[in-house]
Amino acid sequence: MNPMEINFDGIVGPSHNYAGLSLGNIASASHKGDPSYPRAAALQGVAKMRSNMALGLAQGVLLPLPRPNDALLERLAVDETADRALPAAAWSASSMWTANAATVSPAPDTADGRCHLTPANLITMPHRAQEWRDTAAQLAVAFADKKHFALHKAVPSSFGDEGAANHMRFCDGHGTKGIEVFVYGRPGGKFPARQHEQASRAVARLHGLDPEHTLFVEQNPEAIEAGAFHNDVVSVANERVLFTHELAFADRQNTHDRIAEAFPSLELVEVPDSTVSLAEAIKTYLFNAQLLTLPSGEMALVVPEECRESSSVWSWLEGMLAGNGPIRKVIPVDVRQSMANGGGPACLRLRVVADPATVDPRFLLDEAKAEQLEALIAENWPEQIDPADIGNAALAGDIHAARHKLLEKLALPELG
Ligand code: SUG
Repeated sequence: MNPMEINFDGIVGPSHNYAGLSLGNIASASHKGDPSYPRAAALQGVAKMRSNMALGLAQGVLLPLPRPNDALLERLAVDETADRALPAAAWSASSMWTANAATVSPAPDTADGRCHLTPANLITMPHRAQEWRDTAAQLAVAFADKKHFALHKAVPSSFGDEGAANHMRFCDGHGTKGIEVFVYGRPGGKFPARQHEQASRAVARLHGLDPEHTLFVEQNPEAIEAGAFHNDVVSVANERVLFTHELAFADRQNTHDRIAEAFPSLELVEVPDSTVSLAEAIKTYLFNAQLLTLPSGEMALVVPEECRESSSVWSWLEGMLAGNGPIRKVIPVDVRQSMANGGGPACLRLRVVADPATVDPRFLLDEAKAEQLEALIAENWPEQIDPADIGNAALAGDIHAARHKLLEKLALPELG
């Protein structure tokens, strides 16, 4: 066995658009009605994957789900009198944010020694609630090896679950037993708390996690109110490092203490609110970064380009690099099309610790396949979608056809 972290990025679907569907997600609301550029969006995503592969890291892909969702349109009897948010939901390419596809507990953490995955039910937002069955079907193909993977059904729908975006793992190395931390929101605020505590607890039980190595932590309601609709907008963990904003957790000191007690080698990299305000952190998505261990053992932070444009964020990052903390490299990437819907570099990937030999190879990426993807996207993904195009039958046909070409290219007809 050769376990390693594999990042499975969602390929941005050909229906990518800005419909302002996510209450509490400031970028989604502020770009509502803008024209979108699906081709550019998907190419930005592949460029990020290539840049990470060039660092010597393992990379996988997950495919866009079938959109527009014709069955949903039919079941809601959507016609010209229906609220515009309904056809927009059926057209959403939101499955690109695979950090919300599932929660993943690597094999060393679980009672049966398999890597456990639970697809997220995403019930809070109607456009996302349609994802999990198709996501589960896809995960069942990618991780079909039952000796190494256990795939659960989503948590029943009364308890909202948004997957890995609200889950952190601390460990000495990806292949060793870790501490899993689930971050939930308390309902009742201005914006929905999308992760329910009982969903997190159910996932931990389903995965057979050791209660001594599992923590449940409340997200700061102030962070949710400021637009951090998932914990991964204000915190990210990798191996022994927690990179976090001062206002990420409801009870800051207690949370840090509990993690440090369960995982004594914790290294905390905390950004004070007085240096980077919560608003600036959310605008730039500083914490929605990929915190990666490079083959050299050093850690790199893959941040959105937007971080470079913020003087407070960029000077904090420069100061961090000048010091001697655990994060030794900062790599800005352009994922602006996804960012405008509230999805940064970390939203676009699902982390799975596994031996790549146990994963269906059709979901693993190499340079040659990345080039093929780029050519296919350049040829088939719509260049631009305007709000008035949502619902257009000819465009819907082009979008379905584009996805089918992708299935053909990756030899995945079973996802048709
Ligand atoms: O669920 N945006 C997504 C962004 C998800 C980001 N994921 C993580 N933080 N892990 C969401 O709010 C916007 C769609 C629209 O408005 O058209 C949207 O769904």
